[in-house]
Amino acid sequence: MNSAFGAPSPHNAAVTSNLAEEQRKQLCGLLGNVELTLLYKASVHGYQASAFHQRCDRQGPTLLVAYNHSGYIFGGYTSVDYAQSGQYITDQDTFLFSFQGKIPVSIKLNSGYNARIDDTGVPNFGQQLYFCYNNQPLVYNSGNSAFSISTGTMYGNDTQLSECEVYKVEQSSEVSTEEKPWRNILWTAERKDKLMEMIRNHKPVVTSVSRVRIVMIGPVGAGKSSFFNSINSIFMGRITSKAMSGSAGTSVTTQFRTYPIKDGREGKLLPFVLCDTMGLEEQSGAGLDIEDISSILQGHVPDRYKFNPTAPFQPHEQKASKPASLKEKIHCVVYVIDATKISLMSDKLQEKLASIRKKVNSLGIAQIVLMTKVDEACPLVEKDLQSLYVSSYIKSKVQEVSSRLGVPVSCVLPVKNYSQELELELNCDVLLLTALQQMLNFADDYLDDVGPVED
Ligand SMILES: Nc1nc2c(ncn2[C@@H]2O[C@H](COP(=O)(O)OP(=O)(O)OP(=O)(O)O)[C@@H](O)[C@H]2O)c(=O)[nH]1
Ligand SMILES: [Mg+2]
Repeated sequence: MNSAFGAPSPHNAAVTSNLAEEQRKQLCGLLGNVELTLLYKASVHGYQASAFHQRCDRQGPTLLVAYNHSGYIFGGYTSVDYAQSGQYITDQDTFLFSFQGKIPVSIKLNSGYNARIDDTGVPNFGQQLYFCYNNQPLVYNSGNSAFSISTGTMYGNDTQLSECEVYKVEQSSEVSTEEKPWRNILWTAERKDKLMEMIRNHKPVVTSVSRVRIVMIGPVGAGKSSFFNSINSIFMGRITSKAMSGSAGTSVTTQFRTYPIKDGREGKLLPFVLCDTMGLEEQSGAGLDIEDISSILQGHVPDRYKFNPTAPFQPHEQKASKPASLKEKIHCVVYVIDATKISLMSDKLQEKLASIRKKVNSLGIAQIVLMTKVDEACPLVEKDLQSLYVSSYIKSKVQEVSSRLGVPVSCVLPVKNYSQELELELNCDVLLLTALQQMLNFADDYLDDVGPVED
């Protein structure tokens, strides 16, 4: 018997997963660095609630994967044990998912409450979606609105299941590590001081440009505002949170902000400006718009401009006819991408990013990818940030983001922003400053290229 799959089947055959390797990888990508072990397979163990509970109770976090006759693969995750307690379960981490092409798209609960009822019945999510309904190969939507889903998108309105599987989800104890770091970095106080010194003394190659303008663009919640806060914190010598950051369904940042940064409380202005934007959303007409980005890049959008997702920025007529000078334009675009969400990125969002890249390319502006939340993505890194460049998992995420966005691996810079910390931390600082230094260098290449023409 296959020990990994536990219980004997009625047919005494090894119980094998229906998931293809690529699909398994994609689902693991939704959950971080985890392993999936098949606990229950309805076609073998039976569609009855009792068969499900016999194998899935008290197993910790689980992922349910259902398949229907129309070829849809969909299901849900819960981080709380099944225990037939009769309780309503609060679970902030629960989500439903459905493969859209090769990518599993996830849908979070509208609130963390009533993630499911933990009763003796069949598995349910939000008392809305019931799997193995009536102990039959069926999925049933009760019409409850815990999750905003479209059953058409999720399972093509085909309620007949061909299979239903439940996997135990465990943090992978084995984070494979590289023998040699795949990028060299010095994690010392001297290196931090050196980086700060280089940044302070940076002089853009074009003399008319006194400050390099860097704009951060990326999906909602990726860590754009936090990157500004983190850099500001390093130079202030304490944790600051000038830009509002946090999480919400839509972008927390709603205004275009240009932040000059001071070298200490009474210090001089540093030679760069970080521009913060509203988050990108996959739907058109929501989040930051590509036309707005175009106006930002060309230096037309003023500080504190409030974005309007339904109508793009209208430049002042006289101003629009006159192109902005080089010092007002953007010199470096930073795509901010959450390391834990890379595999999750929908085709639509990827397309949006591709069209933004096309625009930026056509203007010849320098581009960099900032891969945030490396701490959340890999347990090894969470324990010790210095293991970042030996973590095979982070390396694979850097490669994935590079291929999804079509930028060279060398342009992907992993960082951990300050999020809950109360004090600065050397390793964090070194990474953040390394990224900033690289942005200044890239911007210089761009300025060197266009400067003599426009200066
Ligand atoms: N653990 C961890 N959390 C982070 C990191 N970066 C950002 N966060 C958290 O992620 C959440 C979203 O961060 P924000 O900086 O508000 O993201 P944003 O890109 O500005 O989002 P919008 O303005 O909503 O588009 C906040 O709760 C941050 O504390 C990181 O590197 N590690
Ligand atoms: Mg923000």
